[in-house]
Order: sequence, then C-alpha cells, then structure tokens
Amino acid sequence: MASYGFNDQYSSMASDSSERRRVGLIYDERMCLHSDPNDLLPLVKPDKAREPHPECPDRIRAIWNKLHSSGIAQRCVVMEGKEVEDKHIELVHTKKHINLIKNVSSTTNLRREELANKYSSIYFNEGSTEAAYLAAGSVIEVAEKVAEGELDSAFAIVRPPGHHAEENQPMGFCLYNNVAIATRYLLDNRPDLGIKKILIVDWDVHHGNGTQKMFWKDPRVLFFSVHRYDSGTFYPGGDDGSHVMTGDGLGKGYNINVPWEHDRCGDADYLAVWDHLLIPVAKEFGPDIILISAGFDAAIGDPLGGCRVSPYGYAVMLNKLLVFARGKIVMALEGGYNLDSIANSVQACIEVLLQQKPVIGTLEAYPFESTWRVIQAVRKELSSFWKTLAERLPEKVTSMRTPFIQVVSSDSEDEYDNFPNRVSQDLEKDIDNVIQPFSDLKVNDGPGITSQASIISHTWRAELSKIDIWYAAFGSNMKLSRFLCYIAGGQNGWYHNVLYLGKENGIPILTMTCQLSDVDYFKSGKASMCKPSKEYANTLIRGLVEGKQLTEEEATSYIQQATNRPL
Ligand code: X5A
Ligand code: ZN
Repeated sequence: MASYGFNDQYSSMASDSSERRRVGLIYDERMCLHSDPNDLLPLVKPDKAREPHPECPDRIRAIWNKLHSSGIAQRCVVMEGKEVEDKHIELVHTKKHINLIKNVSSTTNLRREELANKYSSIYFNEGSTEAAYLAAGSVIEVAEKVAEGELDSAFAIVRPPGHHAEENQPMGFCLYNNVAIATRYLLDNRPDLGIKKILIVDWDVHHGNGTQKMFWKDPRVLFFSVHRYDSGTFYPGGDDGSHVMTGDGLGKGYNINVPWEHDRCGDADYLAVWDHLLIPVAKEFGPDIILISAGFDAAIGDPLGGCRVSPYGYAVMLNKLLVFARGKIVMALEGGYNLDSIANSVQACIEVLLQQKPVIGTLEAYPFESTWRVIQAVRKELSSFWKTLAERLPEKVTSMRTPFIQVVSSDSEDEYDNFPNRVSQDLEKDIDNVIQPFSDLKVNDGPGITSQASIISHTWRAELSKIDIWYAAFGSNMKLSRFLCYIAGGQNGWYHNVLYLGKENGIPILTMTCQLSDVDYFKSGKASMCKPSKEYANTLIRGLVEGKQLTEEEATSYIQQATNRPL
C-alpha cells in the first residue's frame, strides 16, 4: 500500500538539540473535586447505578500519573494550579455567568441539580467552583509564562474543559472558557508582552462554539476548529460548526471551521487538513503565540468521538505547528474520555514539545474522499481572505483517498436485508481495493511455531493494521447466509485472536475479537497469535448451526480445524 506520506522530521528541531526546551506542566489535584454527583448514587442506591460520567476526575489523574511513570514530567517545569481572578473572567463572560459558577458550590444539592438542568450537558457539585477557577487560572498562568519567554511551551492538564462555555452559559461539560480567557488576557491585559495575533487551534472532536462566538468579530484571533459535524447532528449541533461560519465585521475570515461529514476520521484526514488548510493559513497569519484547545476525544478508542487519531498523529499535528511563533505553544486540555488514549496522546505531545527526539514515520493510509470535499469547500469559502487558499490543489494529491463504506451496526441485522443489492459497481471496485492487500498475505505456509512463523505472523499483522474493512462470510451476523461485511478498527478497536478460516470465493475469511487495551501490544507483534477461546469458538459454531449453514457436526469440525490451522 502506498502511503500518504510526509517527511518533515527535523523541520522544527531546535538548531542546537542539546539546548533544552523549557516545557511547563501545570496540574492541581483540586481540579479533581469537580465530579458528577450522580456517580455517587450507586453507593446510596445500588439499583440506581448508571454509567459514570465520562468527564471524570480520573481523566487528569490518568494523564498526570502516566507522565510521571514514564519520566516525562520530570523533564518539564512543573507548576501548581492558580485560581483565575474575576476581572479576567469578565473579559469573556457576563457577571451573571460568573455569579452562577462562583456560588454554585455553596448552595444545596437540590438547587445545584435544578441549575444544572437548565443547561446542556452540565453537572455541578461542591467542587465545581474551585475546579473552574483553577482550570481557567492555570491556563492563564502558563500562557503568561510562555508569552514572556520564561517557558518555551506548556501543557495545562485542566478540567473542567472550556471550549463549549459561552459568554452567558456553561455547556457541554464546560464552565469557564479557559482558552478564551487566557487569549483575551494576553491581548488586553498584557500589551507589554507584545502578543498581537493569536492562533487558536481547536482539535477537540466537538466544535468549539463558545470560543468561536467570543472572537467572532476579532481579527486579532484566528480560530481554527476541526470537528465532527455530521450535517449539524453531532454535539453541540446546529450550524455553528459549519464551514460557512467565517466570522463577521473586522473578524470576517478569521474563523475557520473544518466540519467532518462522518465518523472514523484519522491521522491521514487530520494531516491532510493540516497540510492544505491550517499550515498555509498559519503561515500567512503569522501568529505571535498558538493556543491549542487540546481535546483528545478524536483519539482512537474514545467513547464519544468515533474518530481514529493516534498518539503519533497528534505528535505530527503538533510538530507541524512548532515552526510558528518561535515555538510558543500553549496547550490546554479540553475533552477526551478514554483514559489510556488521552494519557498516551498527551505524552506524545509533550515529547514533541520537549524536542528530544525527531518525529519520524509515515502514514499508511489515505484520507477519505469526503475529507478532500471538506478541504475544498473550506478553501473555496475562505479563498478571498487568505490568498494561499485561492490556489488549486493538485489532482495527484486529492486523488489519494480511502473508500468510504457505510458501517452498519452488526447487531441491527435487519438493516442488512437489502445490502447485497445495494452494492454498486463503484463500491465493488472499492472493496477490491480494500481486499487487495490480502493477496500478499502468507497465511498458510508457515512451518509451525518457529521464529519464521512469528515473522510471518508479524508481517500478517502489519498488513492487517493497514486495513479498515474486512469482509467475511460469517461475521457476527452469522445467522444470515449472505455475503456480509465485517468491520474492524475504529471505535470498536482491533480484534485479537485473529483466526483465518480459509478462503471463500478467493476472499480470506477472518474472525477476530479483542480488548481495546490490547491494541498496542497486538500491533507490536509481541503477542503471539492464538486460538480463539473455547467460548468464542462455540459462538462461531452456534452461529453456523443456527444460521443453517452447516450441521452441528460440520460446524464443529470446521471451526476446530480452523483453530488448529497454523497461521
Ligand atoms: C469538552 C467536550 C463534550 C460534550 C458532549 C455532550 N464536551 N454530549 O468534549
Ligand atoms: Zn469534545
């Protein structure tokens, strides 16, 4: 498979790499005091147990612990949190909103619940006020240090997040708009620091509606948000996140939205947006400092995002920004709800800020066709404001794309009923492209459990890791006796216990299952390829029998044989 490659390693390495970059890291355990009071209910009434709230204290603890156990935190300048002053919050929020957040922790549980219910996706508890003041104050603290030059760059591990919070309302787990407050602080309160133009990059999977509104007419701030939009159905919903929302008055052209049409966007899609939108515009804008609304809910494994950015992808995205503003970058945590994904992604970013090793590697995937459509639409919409966007993109670039095939959930089997008839000629061609790599797989000629076998198994896995969609005759929809699609990767993770069931119509049939946490280990090739568990083998057998594909005897023998086949 060819790669949508890039080769920018060393592009932003400090000229003297022995020179240590000063990277600030700010964290305060008191930000863990804010949590959903409903998460305590199971203790009181076990029958009322529900899913814990995703925006939980363990998010920042997981990041903090990971940075310490890996030794990365020890290489940073660690700072304690600081509370924001009301006069600075007032730069972007109304007095009424400040009063709400200021008083919410000293009222009764009942009143807090009533208040929270007035807003979209908001909870309050006794710790909310303090956490909100610390989150905003901590972002100001590091932003000031970076602007002054005392730090080269910084990461604020804060919660609650901020980018959905609007002038007069909390929203989407956000109380104060941390990044917006710090931005206005630098521009309005610290003219002495010489920060006149600020680029805000919002890579949280959700649109930064609050930040967009706060700088709607402000040409000093270029707000760039890439987010899932799904025709306006993805949170926060409506058309605020549309690409036609470009700002107003003097600020027209200084608001750039890149709205994904669907889920499953990954490294290749984000990097295409970087290469063909963000980076050229940033060059033309010439920011004095960059603030990143760094949500990690577009990461692989996030329960809310449905996207597929890897820690490596975040590292490359960040590395490409490091050439601007003499590397003055302030990152502030926004969303991100898979504890492992956020810890690994933040770690990858801080390694980039520390610049102790180059960011190297290639991408083994192409952007979706829809990604090119979105990029072209944004370029067209903004071409009169940014001359770099008026140029045509070469076709040889935009023709490199990954086919998009609609995923139908495997437990809603009814939706499959007409599927084979809906396979268009185009789709068939796409399917061929996806399956093509299998023709190189050496799956059946391994000489058993030898080192050769492990090389083959490794190669096989490396091949598998490039593929989005696998087709199988018997997937989790084994009851249907048709050719059905079986999806791997993305939100549901890579499957483990990969089992090759032989070929059907020349197509390799695979079954697989795994825990998300096994992904890295699995992809490293260290895990040995193994038979499925007895239970899973029995599930396969039952499916084949109940689906009237084979008799019980035949199915058992088929699966037994397959599980014993060397890979
Ligand atoms: C900061 C952030 C998400 C809100 C989702 C509400 N908020 N359904 O990621
Ligand atoms: Zn988010």
